[in-house]
Amino acid sequence: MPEDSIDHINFEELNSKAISKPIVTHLYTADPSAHVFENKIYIYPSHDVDAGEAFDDLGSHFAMEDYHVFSMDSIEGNAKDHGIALHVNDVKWAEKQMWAPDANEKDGKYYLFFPAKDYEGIFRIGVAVSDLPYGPFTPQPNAIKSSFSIDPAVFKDDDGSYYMYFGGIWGGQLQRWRKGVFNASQPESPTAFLPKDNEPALLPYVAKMTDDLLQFDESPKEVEILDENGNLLLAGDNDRRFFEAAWLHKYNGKYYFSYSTGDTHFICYAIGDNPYGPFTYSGRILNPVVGWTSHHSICEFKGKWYLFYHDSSLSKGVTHLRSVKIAEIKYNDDGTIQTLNPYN
Ligand code: FUB
Repeated sequence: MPEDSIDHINFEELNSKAISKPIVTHLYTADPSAHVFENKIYIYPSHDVDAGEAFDDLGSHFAMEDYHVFSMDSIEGNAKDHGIALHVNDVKWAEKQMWAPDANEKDGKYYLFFPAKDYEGIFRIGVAVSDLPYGPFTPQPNAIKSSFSIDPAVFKDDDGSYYMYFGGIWGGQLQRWRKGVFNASQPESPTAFLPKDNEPALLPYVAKMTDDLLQFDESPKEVEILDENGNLLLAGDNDRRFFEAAWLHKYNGKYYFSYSTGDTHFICYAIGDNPYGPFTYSGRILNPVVGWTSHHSICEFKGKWYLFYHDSSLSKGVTHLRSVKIAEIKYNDDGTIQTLNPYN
């Protein structure tokens, strides 16, 4: 449900219909990336704050400064807050806007991947390392070389390779990278430099990571999302085209690339045969939530699959004050995912 409709919402009634409740209520948390490490669920969310920034379509009101990590022993259990895992003041290259992060583990070390704006106002992606899944994390002095845009999600394949998926349009700046370098020209409008409606939509990117998980091992490649006829989704196909919030999971040997459609507020997915795609659009996982953004991750725990997502129900519809929630997802026999309605 987009922000312009919140005046009409009866939150008491809506919350009574919600399929799940916020798992954290002492902070606002969003963009949850969930992983199972050491038999526990670890959640790496954004930490939403009201920094007093004006609301705009570039997302300036998302002025987050730090990350907290949460752990859960069971899906029904409490989410334990492990405190500040990384603060923007400790990241040399980053000035502001600590947006949606992810994490992963390799050889007993934990890696936090996060986007932030550098001192030139350009979103880059950084890495910070810890011996513990919940940090504190020590940031690398520089952002990943050739990184750009937002919303990193790092998937570990069965052969031990790690891939980063990333990108986001509008405030996520992907449209400014169409020629391979940052286009700093005016206007600073979220929709300037986007393809026309009848042209292929902008695509997210994927890059294999180096063995130490600190850099890209190759130039990032576009992740193709195709329609049922094998054609790239068009920029005007707002209900299906990629906007932000990339995530990759594997189910029954197939690769599921899921993402948010942004201004139409769906979490959708597309299925492929390898981590690079192409992926064929296959449907919706989550219908619109309260608040403008929708962002998720998908994770298996003890034989069941869960969607970690957020909405703005706790803040009564304030788009940049969101809360993480969890709901089980179910697959059909043909591998498609049953669509969830967040408020039944
Ligand atoms: O949290 C800031 C931004 O909002 C994220 O990076 C996007 O995916 C959207 O959820």
